[in-house]
Amino acid sequence: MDVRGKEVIVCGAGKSGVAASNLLTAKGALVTLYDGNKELTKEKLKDSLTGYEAMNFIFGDLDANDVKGKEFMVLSPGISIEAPFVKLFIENNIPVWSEVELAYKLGKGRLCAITGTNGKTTTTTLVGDILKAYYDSAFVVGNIGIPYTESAMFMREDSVTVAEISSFQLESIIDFHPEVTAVLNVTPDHLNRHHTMEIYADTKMAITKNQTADEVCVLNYDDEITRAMKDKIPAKTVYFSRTVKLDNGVYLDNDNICLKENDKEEVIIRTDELKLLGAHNIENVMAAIAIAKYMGVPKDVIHDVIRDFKAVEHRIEYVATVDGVDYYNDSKGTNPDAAIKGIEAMVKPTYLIGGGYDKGVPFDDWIDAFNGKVRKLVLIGATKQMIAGTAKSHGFNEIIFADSLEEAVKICHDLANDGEAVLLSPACASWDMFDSYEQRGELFKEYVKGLE
Ligand code: UMA
Repeated sequence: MDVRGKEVIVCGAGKSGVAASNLLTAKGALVTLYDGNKELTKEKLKDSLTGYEAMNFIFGDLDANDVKGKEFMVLSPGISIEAPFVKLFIENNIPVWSEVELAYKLGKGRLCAITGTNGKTTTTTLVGDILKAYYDSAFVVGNIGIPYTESAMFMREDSVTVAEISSFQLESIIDFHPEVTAVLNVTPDHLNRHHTMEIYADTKMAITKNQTADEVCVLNYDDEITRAMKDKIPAKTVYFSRTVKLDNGVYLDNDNICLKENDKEEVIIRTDELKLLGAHNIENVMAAIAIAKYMGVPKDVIHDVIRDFKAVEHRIEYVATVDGVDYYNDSKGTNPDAAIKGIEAMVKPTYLIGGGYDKGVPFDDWIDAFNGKVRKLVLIGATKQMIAGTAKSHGFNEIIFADSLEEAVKICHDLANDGEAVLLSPACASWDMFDSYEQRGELFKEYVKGLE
């Protein structure tokens, strides 16, 4: 695709918008960068933009004149397709492309893509490590924190890419076409943006929409929603399951993770070889095995990389032991289902720090998962009253409010005794108090280190 000389507008000047602008400028497009934040200035963006001098900037409001003459618009994932200004483009028949759509069109090589509510980052990292071990040129991109457009510039015809793709990024894809896809699971998340579970699941399923019948989509057999996608998608389904010995696919058979295809069963790895903990990680490993296999990686390479793989940062990450109390950072527990995995992994009485940005999801299942393990629930952020209300309605009254994460850590430190644990696993996004879950996790680790 040739964008030379074309007038293009990029909406959102965060990581995605900056990377998309740089890619477009490098390819010769005339870029306007728009951001709704009135406080932003072009000087603030100067250091991150390579084509700064030649670019136009709009901050605050966008009007009909700004839209005129644009070939297409690139939308950052944090901006909803329902944002009022997006209508201006749709009404003027100007195509709206997700940032990953642009990257797909300008990138090169082969692509596999992973979506799902939870496990995306671990599975993507694992697949990335496997691809890097086998192929000369491999990229790991997307929601994981490296914009796809940032890497697209460096891709070659023989490159292979694994992309972590969020529902936000899938809202405005058109031709985006990975040869292998995966939908790991679908549990309540981002309902303030997608409104219903049905729309949320359909948005995730769109990852498969351009696949052909001889291409593969890896689906979780144990998740009712993803299991049912088999009959709705154009691709061939390969299931993985922790609970059922499948006729075809990847499954757990006692302590063996097996792959079965055309009646031939192979043991890929034993669970006692894994350094990753928790049942959810067995699912991530199974999905990674299926994806890597259909991306052409031999079994022994897959085995060796998985055997040596350790947990990713901010996901039930051990931080330190202070005064006999273990501290864990699960800042990536950004929705109830992810946070359930966090609390399930705890083996000691736990002081749990939760709460944050309100995504309109219910917290009942999370509270039920406390299972007698939570000594105190220390709540921060926009959802603290809501979570407290839910907890009380489920008979859990050991609640403390804190005004900041730092205060929450201090409260836990004052209360927790030798042999107990403190877990930051908020069940909420970070955006009410922090830039990202990474920043929240880094600060948590900093506060914990400060206790030592
Ligand atoms: N903005 C507007 N108008 C709006 C909303 C935002 O102009 O209505 C502007 C903001 O002022 C800001 C910019 O858009 O300047 C931010 O853009 P963005 O929110 O798309 O954020 P990026 O920095 O581009 O990061 C995005 C993803 N963020 C979101 O989807 C919210 C990152 O995922 C991703 O790593 C990055 O692209 C690279 O691909 C983060 C995330 O939280 C980790 N994702 C959600 C999740 O995992 O649950 C989906």
